[in-house]
Amino acid sequence: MRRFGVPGSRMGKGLLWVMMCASVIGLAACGSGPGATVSLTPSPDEQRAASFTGSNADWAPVATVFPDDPAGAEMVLVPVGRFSMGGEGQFEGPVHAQAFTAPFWIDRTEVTRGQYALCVAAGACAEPVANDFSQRDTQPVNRVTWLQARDYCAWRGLRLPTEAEWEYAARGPAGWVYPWGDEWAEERAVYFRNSGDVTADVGRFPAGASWVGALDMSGNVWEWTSSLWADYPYDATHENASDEGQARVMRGGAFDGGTGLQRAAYREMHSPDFESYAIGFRCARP
Ligand SMILES: [Ca+2]
Repeated sequence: MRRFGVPGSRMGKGLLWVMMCASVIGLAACGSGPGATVSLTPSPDEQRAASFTGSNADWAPVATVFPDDPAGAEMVLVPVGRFSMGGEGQFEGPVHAQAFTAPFWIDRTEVTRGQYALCVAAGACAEPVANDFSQRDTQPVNRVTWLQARDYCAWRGLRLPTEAEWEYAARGPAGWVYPWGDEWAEERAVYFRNSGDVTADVGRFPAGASWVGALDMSGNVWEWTSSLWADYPYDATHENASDEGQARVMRGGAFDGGTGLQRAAYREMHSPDFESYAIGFRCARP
């Protein structure tokens, strides 16, 4: 695993974090002392992510399971950086710069049926509609509305990714057209020619991983984002968590679609109470 910086600078940032953290929530919760369930001190990888200045190939992916995650889902780290959001297609312009000044985490895979069932069992999520397109615990949960997706992420103490976060996690600073590069390639995404008209177990095509190690960003199931449907350029006004009436953006294409829908810049939207066999989601963590 790659490491950047010198020990002195990392120690300096870590000390600064502890001082800031302690001033807000108390020192015990900032380290590994008694009573602390999760360390809020940035790990070396998080510090590397916070000072990242490279492009897609320079980033060595990092995956972890947070001890406070009731779903026990693997998440991958997305470093700071900039990229050009949007594309040439309808609703994708103008292409515009987006900057991320703090790292964030995003689920490595789409939320599975098994993970979602834990939330149902806990009484925090409504049961999805049973269907033939996704039945195994290792397939993505589908037929969930945006409201259900939001509630599941909240149960984990997380939230849905914004569409800007989603697109950056898929394309990276290099702005690749697909999560793996600029050219379409077979056996990297679950789409209509290789799916058998059902969803695949999440992560079926490891070669389709994005630059941060996220799987199935193209294909398998569409993914709800937190963002309200609005014209570009994207800005913070596209986020309104309390608005349950306006359409929300979904991304990434699905097992029933062609290659044009699998481009990482492609945008679709639906009402937040809409559900489909082809729509699922993943969560993000600041
Ligand atoms: Ca997907």
